[in-house]
Amino acid sequence: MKTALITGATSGIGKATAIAFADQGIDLILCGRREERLEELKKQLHTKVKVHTLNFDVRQQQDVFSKIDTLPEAFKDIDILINNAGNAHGLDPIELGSVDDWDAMIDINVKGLLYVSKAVIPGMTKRRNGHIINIGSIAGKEVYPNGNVYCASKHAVDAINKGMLIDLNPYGIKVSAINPGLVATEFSEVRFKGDENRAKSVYQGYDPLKAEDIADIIAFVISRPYHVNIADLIVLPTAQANSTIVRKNL
Ligand code: NDP
Ligand code: 8X3
Repeated sequence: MKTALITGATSGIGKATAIAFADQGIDLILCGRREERLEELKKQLHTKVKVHTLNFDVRQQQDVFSKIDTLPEAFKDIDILINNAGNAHGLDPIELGSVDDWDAMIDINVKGLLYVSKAVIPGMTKRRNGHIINIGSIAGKEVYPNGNVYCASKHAVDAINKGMLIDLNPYGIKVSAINPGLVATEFSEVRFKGDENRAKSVYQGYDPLKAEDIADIIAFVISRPYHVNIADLIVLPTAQANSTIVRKNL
């Protein structure tokens, strides 16, 4: 029986991945800041697999380490880490960008991913076994207008993924990046600070990806035989050619 720790399991891609993993019989450590959502998901999945919830903000370094270090015995050996927690905050030209937004994106998408990885990797290197999936983005492969710091944070995830592949290779640990294009989740609501109309308009006039589409792919990636590692994957809606070209029927 495998155990997966999923960050950002309260919504979108992380939540859909938790549901897909439960269907594969993978025990779950569900992480996020919104505790009620974690408990709801636990209620939904605990009849299928063992579920433990961890309520922390990935920015809080000490909290990340103490919560992961004190996991109950049955959840201590983490086989799969899904580094998913993250968001865009704002979509502004660099000269108008908010320093608070920049801090949030660097602290959550980059530093938070590193803190969680630092807490989980020692168990994997000790057991010489594990699989880390880093959720990057098309924004980690290209830079688009006004995407500046979000794109920088996802380019950092791309570099960290490549670095992990090299440094964890001696331990036989698998490392994979999944880089989605437009996925209809709460992502744009967060980016536009609760402006629902603006958020909805991002996904109108074409079929965006669903969180479940990415979860299916993650479930496929982690279920390959040991000798197969899918190292880096870009997944776009068919209507999307790159980060700026989307075929819309408006
Ligand atoms: P959602 O907004 O639906 O989910 C984001 C998740 O991240 C939530 O569960 C949220 O949990 C968690 N999170 C955010 N900030 C923190 C924090 N400070 N500490 C702990 N958890 C946090 O968006 P998505 O599911 O779309 O996003 C998931 C990942 O996919 C992100 O890394 C995003 O950059 C990436 N991505 C998304 C794309 C899209 O188009 N939607 C495309 C490409 C990549 P809570 O608020 O409860 O803490
Ligand atoms: C999320 C997709 O295009 O909004 O990473 O950056 S995009």
